[in-house]
Amino acid sequence: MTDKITDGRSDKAEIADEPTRRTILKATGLTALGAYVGMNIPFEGNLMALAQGMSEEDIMSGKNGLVLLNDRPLNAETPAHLLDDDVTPYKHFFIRNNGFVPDSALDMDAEGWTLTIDGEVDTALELSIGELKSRFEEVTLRLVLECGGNGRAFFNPGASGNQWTTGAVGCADWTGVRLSDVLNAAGIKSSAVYTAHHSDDPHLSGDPDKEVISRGVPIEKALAEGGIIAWAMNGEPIPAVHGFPLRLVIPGYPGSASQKYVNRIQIRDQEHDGAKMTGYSYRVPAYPVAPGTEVPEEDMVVLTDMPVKSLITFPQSGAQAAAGEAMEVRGHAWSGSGDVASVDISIDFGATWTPAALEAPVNKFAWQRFRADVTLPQAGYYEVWARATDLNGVSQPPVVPGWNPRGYGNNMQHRIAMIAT
Ligand SMILES: Nc1nc2c(c(=O)[nH]1)N[C@H]1C(S)=C(S)[C@@H](COP(=O)(O)O)O[C@H]1N2
Ligand SMILES: [Mo]
Repeated sequence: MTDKITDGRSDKAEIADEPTRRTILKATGLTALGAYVGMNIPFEGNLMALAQGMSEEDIMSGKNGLVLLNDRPLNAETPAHLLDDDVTPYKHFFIRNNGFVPDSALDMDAEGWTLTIDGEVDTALELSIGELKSRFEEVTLRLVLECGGNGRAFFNPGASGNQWTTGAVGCADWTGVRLSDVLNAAGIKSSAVYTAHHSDDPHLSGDPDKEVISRGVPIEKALAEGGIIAWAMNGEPIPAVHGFPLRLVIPGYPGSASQKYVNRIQIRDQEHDGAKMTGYSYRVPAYPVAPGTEVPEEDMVVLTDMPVKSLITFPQSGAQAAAGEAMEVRGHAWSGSGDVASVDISIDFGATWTPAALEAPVNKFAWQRFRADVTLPQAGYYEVWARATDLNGVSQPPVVPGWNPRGYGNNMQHRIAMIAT
């Protein structure tokens, strides 16, 4: 098997897992960096930090092999073959920022940080990170985080927003306290309907009164298994771009529910209407629409559970294999509603399917490893397709499902190209 990548898509630049730091460092500011945007450059380093004037050293302790979609705000996705680890390392974890990274995160300064719980609660709480650690049971959960717009690039007609292909997803180990434990300690009133998550990341406009993003989830989801208020990612303090010093991870829902830099969780008696909760943000039509339909705003509803999905992480698309010899194909499967029941593999464009071996998740909402022995019968071009099915018998479709104006929730079957020689 070779390392050569072709990605199966002719419009894609080759992606190398090599640092291109010199190229990036030669760029002197946002204008110069902007010249790279859209070029699918691989990058190492925190470009936003560079833009904000951080030192070269700080930037070096960075990302590797991600594809930059935008530098203002910073958005970068991960090629599928770099998501092969059971636990996605920092260097390969996608970044989705709606605003700037706060200076307190860039400085890794958690001094005086507090988390407020207020609204429809019996007792409002203001907790330091020390109090969170001492008052509540510490847990570590392996949780998938996937942007609601992952797969947007495949919608036709296209949808505005970051053109994520398959790489706005990762699965890390998050350490913190259960969201439900903290909410229950405040005492949830019967009037509680929805959470509202707040942080102070600076808005791109520079307006200090504007919130970048403030989303929430139904109170039942907030109190359900899986939600965590985390201070560590993969055993280390959460890195600046991922929400230092505290973030929510509410698995199963679009990644936007997982507020970074979180400093306040308000409990509301109605659906939250904060930044990016209303209009067309993270919303889909309440009924099926034809591609390209202009859907009235009042017919849009909040995107909740993410659909069942899988990703082939080995081999890399475009790899070669020996005809007639078995080789391993593997990847991960996950679902917003919980466990995945099965994964099947096809090498004939979905005409026939063969079951893969599927591991149980480490905990609910962790992704599940699948493996299959695949033999490409004779020399030539093949595609390997993967299809996950959840516990309700719902599978991934072979085509982009449910067109919607902003391109959310695409769980089309993932496919890679392979050459048998
Ligand atoms: N404070 C804050 N939290 C945020 C965001 C943000 O821009 N600011 N982006 C959200 C979105 S849309 C996603 S998909 C995830 C991405 O998390 P990551 O950058 O750690 O991968 O964070 C969410 N939480
Ligand atoms: Mo997102």
